[in-house]
Order: sequence, then structure tokens, then C-alpha cells
Amino acid sequence: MEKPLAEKAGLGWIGKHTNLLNKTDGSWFFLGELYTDLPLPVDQPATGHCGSCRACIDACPTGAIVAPYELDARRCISYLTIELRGSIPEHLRPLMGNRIFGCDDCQAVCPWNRFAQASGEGDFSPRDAVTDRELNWFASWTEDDFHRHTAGSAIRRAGYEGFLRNVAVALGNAPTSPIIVGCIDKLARHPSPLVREHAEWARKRHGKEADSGVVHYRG
Ligand code: B12
Ligand code: SF4
Ligand code: SF4
Repeated sequence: MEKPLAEKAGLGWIGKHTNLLNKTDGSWFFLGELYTDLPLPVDQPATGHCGSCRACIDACPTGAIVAPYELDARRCISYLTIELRGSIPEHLRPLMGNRIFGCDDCQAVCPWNRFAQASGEGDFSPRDAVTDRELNWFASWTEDDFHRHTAGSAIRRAGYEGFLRNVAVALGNAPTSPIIVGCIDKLARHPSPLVREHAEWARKRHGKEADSGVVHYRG
């Protein structure tokens, strides 16, 4: 209930993308709470300022924002790549593009995030070792690599098999090339049935695309 609580505490309003945002910081912040029995003054709830904007609804790759202020979490890439254990519904896979952990598209297009400032908190900074890497590098990770590179990071939550499942989907959505197809073939021999199933799907995508010459890719 962090968002409704934060809205009532005056920290911002819940936007049409269903995240909390405010006029000075946009929405790129996390929420946290301190519990106390101090008799603090009661804050005024924040008022909404989305107006007629619907940029987040239009930008969502999977149509997860089914109505203003209403999210179908089962379609959200954040859910599919982080929380879902098991197989990603096939009809959503082509829409996921190359997003291998979470998604921020609905926030990236929000006009209020023009005012968002990068945090000075080191834990929120991108890690050099995993920044600007190609999919084939992630696809080559062993379980040890996964644990080493994600120590202390939220990416751990996806789990090794879940993470490689996400990479397999992204490979299926990538433009066809010998490197991409080679990575998929390698994942199709992975010990995990979950990874193998997604790699088989990815392989079929490239087979089809090579025939039609059409590459379906949302980068
Ligand atoms: C479950 C969850 C998800 C789910 C569902 C998200 C959703 N929008 O419903 C999934 C996995 C999809 C998800 C994704 C993301 N999440 Co999330 N998530 C949560 C979590 C753990 C619980 C939210 C929840 O379900 N609360 C319980 C329900 C009952 O509350 P609610 O949906 O707000 O509903 C209330 C009202 O809105 C209203 N209501 C809702 N529906 C209806 C319907 C009717 C008819 C009525 C009358 C009322 C009503 O009543 C409810 C009670 O007040 C919170 C942390 C927390 N503990 O709160 C983080 C949290 C919301 N997530 C967060 C973040 C950052 C994300 C992502 C950006 C991560 C990413 N980069 O991939 C994405 C954003 C996706 C999006 N557009 O929302 C942050 C948001 C920060 C912010 N500025 O708002 C939070 C607060 C975590 C944190 N501590 O910072 N998340
Ligand atoms: S996080 Fe991505 S998939 Fe989820 S609602 Fe926002 S744009 Fe859509
Ligand atoms: S993109 Fe527009 S509609 Fe969506 S939360 Fe931001 S201001 Fe509101």
C-alpha cells in the first residue's frame, strides 16, 4: 500500500501509469516508510496533475495500462521479467523487445520526469561491468557469473533461470545474425527446461524471419 499511503502523505499523486510522481522529482524514486508513534502533524494529500496527457498509456509496449490509473500486471514487462516464475505467455514475448529485467518505458515518456535528478546514492548507479553489454555476453553467463555480477543487486530476484529465460526472449526479438542464432542454439542446449523452451521459441522466430525477410524488433 506504499503508493496510496504516499499520496495521502502529500508526496505526490498516483499517475495514469500507476506510479507515484510529483512536480519536482517526477516518478523515478522509490518509496520507504518509518514507523513511529510520535504525534506528527497530518499532511495534506497530493492533488493529481496528469491532465489530458496519456503518453504512458500509448508508450507501453504490451498495452498493460488498460485504462488510466489501471494496470493489468499480468501484461507488464516488469512482472514478466522479474516476478513471474515459469513460462512467459507466448503472445507477449514479441512485444518485450530487448527488455531483460524490468521496464521503465511508461516513466521514460512522462513529461514530469524531465525534472528528475540522478541520485548520488552509489547503490543506484549502473555497474560498469554490466553496462553497455551485448545480449550474447549475458547469454553466456554461467550460474556463478550470474551470482557474481548480481551480488547486492535487485536483478538477483529474477533468479538465474528466469534471467536466461528473459535473455532468450530478447534474442528471439533481436535482428537475425550468426552471433544471435549461435547464442540461441547454445541456450537451446541449456540444462534448464525453462531456458530451453524459450530458446526454442527464439529459434523459430529467426527461422520465420529469415524466410519473410521481416525483422520484428523494438529496441
Ligand atoms: C505488486 C507491485 C508491482 C506489480 C504490480 C504494479 C501495479 N502498478 O499494480 C508489478 C510487478 C507489475 C510492478 C511493477 C513495477 N513496480 Co512495483 N510494486 C509492487 C508492490 C510490491 C505492491 C503494490 C500493490 O499491489 N499494493 C497493494 C494494492 C492493493 O495497492 P494498489 O494497486 O496501489 O491499489 C490501491 C489503490 O490504487 C486503489 N485501487 C487499485 N485498484 C483499484 C480498483 C478499484 C475499482 C478501486 C475503487 C480502487 C483501486 O485501492 C488500493 C488500496 O488503496 C509495491 C511496493 C508496496 N509494498 O506497495 C511496488 C512499487 C509500487 N513498485 C515500484 C516500481 C519502481 C515498479 C516498476 C517501475 C519497476 C520496474 N522498473 O520495472 C514497475 C512499474 C510498473 C507500473 N507501471 O506500475 C515502486 C513505485 C515507486 C513510485 N514512484 O511509485 C513501489 C512503490 C516499490 C517501492 N518501494 O518503491 N510492481
Ligand atoms: S513498466 Fe513497461 S510494460 Fe509495465 S506498464 Fe510501464 S511501460 Fe508497460
Ligand atoms: S505520462 Fe502523462 S498521464 Fe502518464 S503519469 Fe505522466 S503525466 Fe500522467
